[in-house]
Amino acid sequence: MATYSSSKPRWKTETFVLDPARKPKVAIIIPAYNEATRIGRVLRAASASKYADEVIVVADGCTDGTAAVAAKNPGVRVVDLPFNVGKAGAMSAGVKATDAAVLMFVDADLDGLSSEHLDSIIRPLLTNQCEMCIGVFRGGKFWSDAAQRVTPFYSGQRALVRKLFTGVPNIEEARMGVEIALNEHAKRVRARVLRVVLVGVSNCHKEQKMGLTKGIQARSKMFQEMIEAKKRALKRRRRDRWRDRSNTWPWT
Ligand SMILES: Nc1nc2c(ncn2[C@@H]2O[C@H](COP(=O)(O)OP(=O)(O)O)[C@@H](O)[C@H]2O)c(=O)[nH]1
Ligand SMILES: [Mg+2]
Repeated sequence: MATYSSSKPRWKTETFVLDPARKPKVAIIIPAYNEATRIGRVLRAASASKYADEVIVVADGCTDGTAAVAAKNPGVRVVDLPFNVGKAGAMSAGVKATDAAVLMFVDADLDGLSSEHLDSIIRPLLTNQCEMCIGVFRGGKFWSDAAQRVTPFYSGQRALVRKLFTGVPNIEEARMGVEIALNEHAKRVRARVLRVVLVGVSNCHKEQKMGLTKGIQARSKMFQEMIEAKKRALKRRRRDRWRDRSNTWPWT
């Protein structure tokens, strides 16, 4: 069992080391909300990954037959949620459905994605270069590239050690702020984070999928959820700082 001293605060001592002697089980989890027309190409890339042992689609209260479309792909497991729980809740349901030690998340609506893109995100974890690897779009559609130049760490394409995901308290609440919650937790536990470039990959924006008005409404809701996730992380950081201080004060 780990021991903690006042000079070494608890959150600084956590490490995530994968056993290099054995390839850990890798699961690709695809949270999807009404992606029946787009998910096929992502599933083809995921199924061809040389590192993935499992491909899981979490259809999150979809009304367009996403679950049925995904289930037609051989080797793909579908978790069909009866009602919408949000992206983070769906990711969490995917994680509960597998015992994989390495989790990869990928959006269901990507364009230009190949299995090599996915493998390039997973590989650094298998070689113990990092505990989380994030894929960043480049050379695809203008708006996808532009968004990721401004906020490269908010990408939904990422692989991470299981413990990093399960270590985030109440992650389901983060909804579309899930990437922020994961980034903040990685910072908190000093996990090593790497970025890889996904050349020629783009995403499909809400405005394209839902139309301008509904798309803008969904985007505002997403920003709200991201802000909430950030606030929760800052609160946790403040609590850590207090705990840290009270450990080092001479009278404790
Ligand atoms: N499971 C689940 N997935 C969602 C939900 N909302 C969005 N997603 C998925 O998350 C990914 C990114 O969402 P999207 O709306 O395309 O965001 P954008 O690309 O930033 O505009 C896509 O694969 C969506 O299908 C949700 O409520 N539940
Ligand atoms: Mg999208």
